[in-house]
Amino acid sequence: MALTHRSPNLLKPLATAASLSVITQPLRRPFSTDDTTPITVETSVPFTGHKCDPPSRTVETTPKELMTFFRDMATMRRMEIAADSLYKAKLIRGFCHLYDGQEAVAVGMEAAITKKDCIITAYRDHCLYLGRGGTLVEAFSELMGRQAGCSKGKGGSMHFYKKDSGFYGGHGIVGAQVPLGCGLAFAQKYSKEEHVTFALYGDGAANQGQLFEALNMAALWDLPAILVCENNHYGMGTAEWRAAKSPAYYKRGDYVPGLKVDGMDALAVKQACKFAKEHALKNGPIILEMDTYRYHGHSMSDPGSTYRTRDEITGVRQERDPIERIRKLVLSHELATEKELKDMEKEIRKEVDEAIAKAKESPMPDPSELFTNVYVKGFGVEAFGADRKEVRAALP
Ligand SMILES: Cc1ncc(C[n+]2csc(CCOP(=O)(O)OP(=O)(O)O)c2C)c(N)n1
Ligand SMILES: [Mg+2]
Repeated sequence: MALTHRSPNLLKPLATAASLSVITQPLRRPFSTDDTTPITVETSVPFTGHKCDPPSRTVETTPKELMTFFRDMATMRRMEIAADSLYKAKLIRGFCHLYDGQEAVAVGMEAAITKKDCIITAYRDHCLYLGRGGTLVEAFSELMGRQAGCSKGKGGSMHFYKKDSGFYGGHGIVGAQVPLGCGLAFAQKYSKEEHVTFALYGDGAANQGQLFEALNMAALWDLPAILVCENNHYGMGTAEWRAAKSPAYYKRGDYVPGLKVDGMDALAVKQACKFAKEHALKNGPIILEMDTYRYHGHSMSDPGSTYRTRDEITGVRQERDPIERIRKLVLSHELATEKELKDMEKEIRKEVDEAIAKAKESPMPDPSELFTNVYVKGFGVEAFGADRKEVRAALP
């Protein structure tokens, strides 16, 4: 395989800890986790814009935010590692796509938006669900097909939802969530809400036709839709250069503006999402390309090492890991000691183990649940279009 075509940017180094940031005010030690003293930090690399002036590299953060980023990303990472073990122990069945490596996209996006803004994604959805306020118990219960799961144990890994905080799934058909996301943005515009929808998709999905059709309509109607391409550089075992004539995904909207972002830097993601939200409310859709990486294979049946080298995976872990980047910032600002961060990780490991134990106590769905929420023609509630043709029927 011609691995020589691999993007040389995958291993671009992180800035050194010393060049990471400028403290505007001295911080107190021991600092409280509620400390909101402003800290300004420079993003790892500049943003690159397409048909828009990119935002500044200087991002404002606080000790509280940095510690929250660390805790949330470490929890997501631990959850995914535990899911890997549960899958191997056959307690999770069916599909399972893990997000470890990509955590900065989830936490950076949440830091820029509210739960009234909507998020919709593909099947790699566990961590986005946690970011929306979902709990570990609900997540593990869903993974193991238990009643306490966020989709009552009937969705599984690919179908996590949390409508009360604007999370619309969890979709298994590559690219299908993008038109649905534009529909959510249409509803937001129609009801004159000042909220936006983030529709996430992969570099593989970026080549799908329906994405361009939805984007065309979103642009015609100035919908507050933000298309987020999580470019982890591989589809299902296919490197981006084999699937995309142009891998500059932030430019693929042609007439729609775009921004290329270091998706391994939570603060860069926050800055970009804030910028995109403001843009979308005023002008309509925008594309954010998040340059990121998945450590696991595509799904559990893929060892993830046949179409990329082990050196590449290790290199990204060493040079660009999103959690290590925040750890360095926390240490360089003396917000916590190495030991305190290690203790926090131990505590998280315990929380995850407890959540798994609790999820295992939840029963499987009752057999009577087999047909609830399943569309069956001729049964239950019926809806009709203007031409009186039945558009769908669902059991109540
Ligand atoms: C319409 C459709 N075609 C093919 C598949 C099989 N499939 C599942 S994931 C995937 C690759 C998608 O890669 P990407 O969009 O880069 O997302 P990633 O898995 O990297 O997050 C493919 C081809 C599918 N689920 N749906
Ligand atoms: Mg991909």
